[in-house]
Amino acid sequence: GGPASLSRFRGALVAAVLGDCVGGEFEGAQEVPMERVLQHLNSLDDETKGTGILEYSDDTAMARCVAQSLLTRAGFDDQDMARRFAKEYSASPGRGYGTGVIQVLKKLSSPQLSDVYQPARDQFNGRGSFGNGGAMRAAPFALAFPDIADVKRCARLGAKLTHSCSLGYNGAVLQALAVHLSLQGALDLPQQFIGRLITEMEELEADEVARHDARILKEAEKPFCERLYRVRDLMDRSKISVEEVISELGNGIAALHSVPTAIFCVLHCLQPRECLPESYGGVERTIAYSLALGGDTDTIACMAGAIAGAHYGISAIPQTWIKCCEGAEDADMSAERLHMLYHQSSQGG
Ligand code: F2R
Ligand code: MG
Ligand code: MG
Repeated sequence: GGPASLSRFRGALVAAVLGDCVGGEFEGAQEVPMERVLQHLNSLDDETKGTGILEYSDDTAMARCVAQSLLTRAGFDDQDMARRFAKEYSASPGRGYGTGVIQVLKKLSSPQLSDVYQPARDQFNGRGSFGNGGAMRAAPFALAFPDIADVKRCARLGAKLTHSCSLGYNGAVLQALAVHLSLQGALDLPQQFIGRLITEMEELEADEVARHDARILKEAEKPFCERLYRVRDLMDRSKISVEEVISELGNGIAALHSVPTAIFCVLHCLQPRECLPESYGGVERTIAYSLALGGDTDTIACMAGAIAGAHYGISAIPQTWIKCCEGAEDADMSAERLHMLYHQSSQGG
């Protein structure tokens, strides 16, 4: 489809859910041989193997809250979104949430709470979380707003409800920007795509708070930019080992160690790769490759899935995978509604 087509919207939200559901199998594993990944993915195609339904985790649970809030309120409403996060957690606490964020979600359910951003500010002795929980749920922001300034502002505020450290919320903004650009067809020119992300992050990371957080955490002066420069170097290489990707970009639970990695997975899998079946299309390649990196597989595959799905569209996603993953059909319906909201906004309606 063309820029911002319905197919791209559906691809983004559905592939994010698939990445989360299929990635759950390997979350936290140090080494994941590609053979195991392919076995797992093949079992989705084979009804006789009876994989059953793969459940979604916190990544999708929170992204559903974001999408539902944006749709119901026809825009960003921090009180409504915070209430939905708290309600979802209390209804289904066993979705594999991060150990820190649970405290925030409990506090957000208090009727006495006057500032919905305060619980997140109190995390980690006032330093805030740098986890990837803001980024893993950021895709719907890109699908709700046509204007890039709105995408950046709302992704940042939406992440700040749980992640007040700039290394947490800037990861969410980066993820939302990657989906936003991909929806416009920007991955047709990969060098320009990464260049654009670097330019945007250069501006965001010039902020005094971001520089302060980077200093305290002993990171590079502009940590996301530094990682994106590494992505740009690695994407030009025809061969690169999984070990090198992990050591250069990371595969962990911090936004800094996972959002640039997810972006790399998408860029690396724009072409067929020797290690992956020839029959695979771009979304399958991207998700399979993300899982083979090990570490925070559900979240890296979820974020890479959203960016790749926005590029290739819904037709690149196997129906057999959709049928195996809890929440994939719901995501498809939300994508249709977000597509309407996006186009109403772009017409000034
Ligand atoms: N948490 C998981 N998976 C592991 C365990 C699952 C569960 N216990 C089970 O066995 O079922 N996955 C999910 O968590 C990630 C998103 O986490 P989020 O929302 O960012 O949470 P949190 O708690 O804010 O941060 C995660 C951890 O990062 C470290 N951390 C963050 N900020 C820190 C800081 N300022 N100082 C020190 N450490 C900090 C902490 O270890 C946090 O617990 C996704 O992978 C999702 O799939
Ligand atoms: Mg998860
Ligand atoms: Mg995870």
